[in-house]
Parts: sequence; C-alpha cells; structure tokens
Amino acid sequence: MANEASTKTESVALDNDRKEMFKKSEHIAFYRRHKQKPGVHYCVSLESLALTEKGASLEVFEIKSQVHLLLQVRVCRESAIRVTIDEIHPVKMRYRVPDVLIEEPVYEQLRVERKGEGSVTLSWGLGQHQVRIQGTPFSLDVLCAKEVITTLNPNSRMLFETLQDPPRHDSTLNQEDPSGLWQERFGQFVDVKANGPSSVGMDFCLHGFNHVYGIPEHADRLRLKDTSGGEPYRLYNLDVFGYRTDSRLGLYGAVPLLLAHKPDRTLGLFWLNASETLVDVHYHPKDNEEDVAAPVKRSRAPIQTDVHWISESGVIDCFILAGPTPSQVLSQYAQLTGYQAFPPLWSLGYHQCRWNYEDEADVKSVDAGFDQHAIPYDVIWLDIEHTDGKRYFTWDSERFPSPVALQQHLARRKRKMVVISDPHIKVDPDWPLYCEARDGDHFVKVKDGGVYTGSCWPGDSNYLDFSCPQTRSWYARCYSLNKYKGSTDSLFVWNDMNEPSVFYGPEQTMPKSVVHRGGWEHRDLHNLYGFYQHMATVDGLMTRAGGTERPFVLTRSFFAGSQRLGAVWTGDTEATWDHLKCCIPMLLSLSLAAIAFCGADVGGFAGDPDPELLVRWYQAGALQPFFRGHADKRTKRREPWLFGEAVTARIRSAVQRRYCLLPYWYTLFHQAHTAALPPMRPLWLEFPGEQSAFSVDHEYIIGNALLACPVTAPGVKEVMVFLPGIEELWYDIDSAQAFSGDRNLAHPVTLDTVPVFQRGGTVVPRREGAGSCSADYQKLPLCLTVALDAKGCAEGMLYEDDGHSFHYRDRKTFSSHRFLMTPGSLACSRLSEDDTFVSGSSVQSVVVLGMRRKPSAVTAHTSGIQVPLTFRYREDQHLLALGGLDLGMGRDWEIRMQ
Ligand code: NBV
Repeated sequence: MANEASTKTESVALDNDRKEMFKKSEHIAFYRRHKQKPGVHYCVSLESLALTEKGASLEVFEIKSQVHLLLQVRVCRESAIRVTIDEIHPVKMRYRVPDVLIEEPVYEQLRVERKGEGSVTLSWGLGQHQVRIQGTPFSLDVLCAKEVITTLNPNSRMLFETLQDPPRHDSTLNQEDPSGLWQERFGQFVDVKANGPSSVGMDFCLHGFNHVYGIPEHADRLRLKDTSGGEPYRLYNLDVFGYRTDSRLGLYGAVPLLLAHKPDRTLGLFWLNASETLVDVHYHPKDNEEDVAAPVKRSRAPIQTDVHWISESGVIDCFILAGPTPSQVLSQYAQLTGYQAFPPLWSLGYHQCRWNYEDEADVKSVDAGFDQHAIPYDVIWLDIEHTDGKRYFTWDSERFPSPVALQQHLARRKRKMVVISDPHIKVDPDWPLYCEARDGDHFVKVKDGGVYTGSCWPGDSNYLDFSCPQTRSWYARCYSLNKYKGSTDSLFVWNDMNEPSVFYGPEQTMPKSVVHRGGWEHRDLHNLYGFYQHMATVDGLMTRAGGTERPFVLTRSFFAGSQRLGAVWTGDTEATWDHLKCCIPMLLSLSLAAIAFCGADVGGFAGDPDPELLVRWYQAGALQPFFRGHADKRTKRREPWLFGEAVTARIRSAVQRRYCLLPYWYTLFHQAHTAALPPMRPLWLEFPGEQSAFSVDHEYIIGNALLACPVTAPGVKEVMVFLPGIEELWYDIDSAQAFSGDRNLAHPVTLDTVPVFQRGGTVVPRREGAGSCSADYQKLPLCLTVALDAKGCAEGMLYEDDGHSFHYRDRKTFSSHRFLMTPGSLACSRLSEDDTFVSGSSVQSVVVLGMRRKPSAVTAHTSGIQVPLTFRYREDQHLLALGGLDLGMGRDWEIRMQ
C-alpha cells in the first residue's frame, strides 16, 4: 500500500510543472482585488493620537466604507520602526504571528516633534530618526537626519479588508464568486473561506534605492527583478519537485524580509505575516536588467523603488530597519527574530545522503568507501525507506535490524547519522505513536471538527498541528532515547515535506480551510508550518541531551526565525548546470534573510549529473555553508569514487580543502551566531559603496576574506571574475599571484581548479594535513595565510571551543584569538580574558602573501623567550613561508620579521 502510494505520487510529482499544478498571480483572488482596487482612501485622524510608553496609536478611517482601523507606531532599539494596522472592533480576532519574534521588543518613548498642516511628526531618543504621519490621505514617512528614507502608502495602494459576517443566505456560496470573496476555485479545488475576504496590503516607496534583495525562497537572481508585466514574488511554502529557475513562484520556505541598498545606506523591510503573500517590485527609473551594474542613466525622475506587499489574511505588521549599514540592518533583524543557531563543528563537514541507502550493509560499505578513497566525511543520512512503512520513529526491521549497533559502528569512527522525519503520520490504529497523537488531539482538523486526512508517502495520513505548543512538546518527547527505539545520541534529524506537502491537495499542500488549535484557519499560518515542526524537532533533540548538546536539524520549509533552529536546503533541484548556477543567488538570498546555514544538494537531486557537473558541484558545495551530497532514488548511484580515479581525485581535493578550512568556517558561524553576519556574503555586503558590486551573483565572499567564483558551466577554460575594491589586493590562493581590485579578470581554470582569491588585509586559518572526519582535522596543526594589504597589514580571527556542546555559552569555555599583522610583526593574542577554553591547537606554519622584501631575520617570541626561525622567501611571488613552528594557541605570541 505504501509503495503504491509512492509510485502514484512520484508520477504526479514529476508532472507538477507540466500540469500547471501551481497558481500564478492571475489565479489568486485577493491579489487581483488589490490590483484592481477601487478608490479606497484611508485617512488618519490626527486628533486621535495617543502616546503611551509603548509608542503611538492613531485611528485610521475610510470614508466610504466607514471602516475604522488602529495604526500603531512603535520603535524598538532606536532604529527598528514597527508599524501595525489592525481593526478596532473586528467581528473576530485576526491572526497575529506568534513565536517568530524572540520576545516582545522593548519600545522607546515617543514624543511629538511637530504637529500641524495635516501631519504629525514623532521622534524619540536622540531624535536622529522621525516618523511623519500625513492625515489625508494617510501616508507615513520614515526620516533619518531629516531625509525621508521610506514612505508607506505613498500612492494610496493600502487596502485592509475588514472581516464581515457571512452573507445571510448561502446564495453567494453556491454561485460562482468572481471576486473570490467567500470561495475560490483553482482547478478541481474549491477553497471555502470561513472568514470571507481578509487580505491586507501596503506599498512602500524606498527613496533613492535602486537595488532590492531578499524575500527568499525563489529560484531567481540575487537582485530582485522588476515585476511589472510579470509575476510578483510569491511567498507561499510549496513542494515543487524539479522547480524551474528564473522564477518568482513560491518554493519551500518564506522569509518576508526585503533589503534595499544604495551606496550610503541599507534599509530592511520585515513584513511579519504568515499567510500567502505576494510582493511586487517596481524600479524607477526602470533599468535594463542586463546592465544593472552600470550606473543608472541620468534622468530627471528621482531614483526610487516601490515595493507592494499583499497578504491573504492577518494584520499589517511591518518593521522598517533603518540600518544605516548592511551589518546594522542584519543585526536589527537578528535582535527581533534571533541569531543563527551555532552549528556543531561536525555539521560543517561533508554529509553523504541518498534516497535511499538500502540497508545496514549499504551504509557500512559507503562509510568504508570514504575511508578507502581518503575522502573525509562526517555524516551519513537515511531517507524515508529506512522506516517501517513510512512510520517515522520506526525502522524497517529487514533492512535496518540493528540501528543502534549501526550508529555505534559509525560513532566509533566519530561519525553521525541523520534520519528523515516528515510531519505526516500514517493513519494506523495499530501503531502506538499514531494512537497517542490521535488520543492526545494533536492533529489538524477540518472545518466541521473531524481530523483532516491527506495523503503522503504512507498513504492516508493525518498532520500534526505543530502550531499548538502541547503538540510540539508531545512531538519533542518522541525523540527521547527511551521512546525513539533504535536511536542514540549520535542520531540527528531531517524534516522534509513540511510545507506541508499533501499529495493531491491544492498545489500539493494542505487546504487553507483546515483548522488549527485556537480555531485559526491554515490560511492564516501556512508559512509557519515548517518553522514549527523544525522548532519541535530541535526541542526534541535539546531535551534528549538535557540541554547540553547542540542539536542539528535540517528543514526544507522555513520562515523568518528559522535561522535560530538550524539548517535549510534548497530542496529538489535538478542535476543541470542551470540549477548549479542558480544555487549561488538562492543561497545568497537566504543568507541575507539570516538563514545562514544553507546549502543545495551536491550533484543536483533529480537526474544524473555527468562527471564534470558532479565535480563542479562538489567544488561549489565545498565553498557553501551546508555541504551535502544527495540524490533522488531514481538516479544512478553517485558516490564520489564511482566515476574513475580522475573524478575521485578532484572530489577528494574539493572535500579535503573544505575540511582544511573548517577553523575559518567555524569562526564565521560563531560570528553569524553572535553578530548576525552570514558566512556566505554577496559582494555588496563587504563593499557597500561599490555600485559595480551590487548585482554580482555568480560569485560571493566567504566571511570577509575569501572571494569564491565557482565554475557553473561545462567545458570552461576561463572564468570572468570580478574583483571589487579600488584599493584592494586579491591573491589567487593557488598561485599566490596578486591582483588589484576594481576589475574584471579573465581567470584560467582547469577541471581541478576553482577561482578563490584571498583579500589583502586578512588572515585565514586552515588545518594542515589529512583526516577522515572533522574530529581528526581538529587535531591537526594550523597554518595561517596572511594576505597583506597595500600597507603591509592584515587581520584575522580564530574561534575555538569543544565543537559540540553549549559550554561555550554556559561556562564560557571557548577561546577567541586575533591575528594582527603590521609591517614587521605578526601577533596572536587572546581576545577576551574571561574565556576558559584550553586550545590544543598550535600554529605550525605561516605563509605571508604580498611580502615585498625578503626579511633578514625572523624570530618567534612567546612568554619572553625569543627563538630564531628558518624561512623561505620567493622573490617572484613575494611570498614568505615559515614552517616547522609550534606556536600553541594557549599563549600569546609574536613573529618578528626584520
Ligand atoms: O524523502 C524523499 C525526498 C527527499 O530525498 C528529498 O530530499 C526531498 O526534497 N523528498 C523530497 C520527497 C520526494 C521527492 C520527489
């Protein structure tokens, strides 16, 4: 039965795109209503202004319809301005997104700065920012140092559909309803809306901005496209098998955070709404998309971008993050929704997955294959077939009779296992876990109160209501070692199909009329479903470890705030060059929206990559945050050693390089966790003043030091790499050759090479040597690559801790070191006095790039002891190499070059 369901569904899934299973904006009634909006003009009664210690509130009214709304303006920590609009006397409460903000923000006291001439101006704190509210028609300006940076409702496009009582007679419900107010048809599906029309929309003018980014997840470019005459960006979590690139249609996850950038300012718009949302972007002047790097042509019209957000239900609740720098916007957002969860070190290594590893013997032989071929890896993954008939938390007793022994086998090699756990639960009254969920009332319901049954891998399934805290706690307990038979503490989890995916459902998801705890329609919180499952799973792993071990959970569906839970991947890509290329802007968009631990299936999920594509994907994946090879079960096996020695060698080299760079990745993830800077950065984040970097999305910077330009086309002999920064120096990490910045470089490549450049002025720590997993690499000595800037200086960091526990947080057991190179000296010093981690690492070698003069002598200084060092200097490369060192990280040290 399970297999039947799978086969049928596979063909349905494969035909998704062709059969137009997914909506376009023309099929979405609330979107049409906003676009054809009749003359609805909102005004604000300035007399109604009330100031409390939590902010300001004013009454909004619409003359014709006599609608009365409440506008609230609140300010969190100086520069995050929250604007909320809700009904004053709703016939029913409207959904306000819970659990995404980490806490209710602390608000500033506002004061009236000016009142009169139809407007009121509010300010706070030092008065650097202001909010000016225009009464008739309503608009709201946010000002910084007297300059308007954004205007809400500049063109009176705001629309707030207030809730109504249902029509008396069912006549409307029985007729076709072209406006889709109470019901709406899509193909065979009829969506009956319990609350009728309930959508909200607001437009924003972003003054002076010509580049906007973010609002993942879409398989599209980094800089958002102008949507005039095309599809808007859709935020509606959907399971789209083999999705198309160059598309603004909804994918698995949604983060309603948009970033706008210009040379002197970055601004964030966070639209906190979890219902289906569409976003239109209009650039003024409209530029030639192909030529976005070129400065906008001179025109009298002011530069601005209009962004129009439209959501199906809920309230208007948006945050304007005033920056002004990109990193300030990212940190303002993280203060609201949380920082990136700090991954265990092993999860930054390589992960080997396949749908499916057949049985225990298969797992052991793949595991051994990595050792035989000297390819390091840390985690092997099991997909849905490992279960007993797709009952998660169980094992297929024939294929996996001894799961504990299997995990122990891996654990002896310091490796982990990850298993899949989907949100649907097989309807099976003989399965105790199903009965517990049913009896505990943990499933979502249909309108009349019965449990909702949909179809997924196991056939008929019920869906857990993760929005309910009791259900989350129950689900979390299912991961405890005594309850989850066959699990050990080296088993971690992967949440798939959590958009949620429902076979034969509208757009392959749950009907919007399904009811969650508290009576909320699924429509209100659809985009939160995966976020909540992720949250419950993380909670399960946390509780399992008594709160001391860092969990690892990968999710396919996500929302704002998912970053604080774990990792995300880009779902069912295809093994094509197009998809490989598209991963870069997709991962950059996720990173900008704080989902920093993200990756794409190496090799592409569906279809068979040829060896060249596979190698190029490994090379790219090794330079991206989450690094996992994965494949559809209909594909040929593709473990790295199955394509001949030349291919194996290339994959080995890419993976080994990743492992050597782990100290750097780990340090960057700590920065993401504490300072909200993503490890994978678009060029403009590091070069905010450089217009020519604003649209670059075929390359990116890992941290602030390594510019990576993966090869994403076949048969390539040369790659055009853009090196930003007029005053920068960039060093090719393979040849040590230096290049000045602010140029396009035609860089030769072979199948063995990927262009990576180290930025002058940085220090990158690497492990030297080889091992079989991250634990081995942690024991290897360090090598520092010091790339000098034009002044002969450089700086870098190394963060270390035990790699897996929360002791860094609870006991301050970590160490942070700074490397500082000034002409003639490289010094390493501990950054903080009160951290207590005893680092076992020691620096064995140092390479200095860009050293213009051969030193006459080099000495090491530790605790007052001076030791002469032997060195090698390459005049032609301006490279100084120091080897055979033993500079322990336990003490401060200095290397002097005379
Ligand atoms: O569980 C099977 C697959 C999984 O391998 C893949 O990574 C997910 O994105 N899953 C989707 C369901 C079936 C896809 C056709």
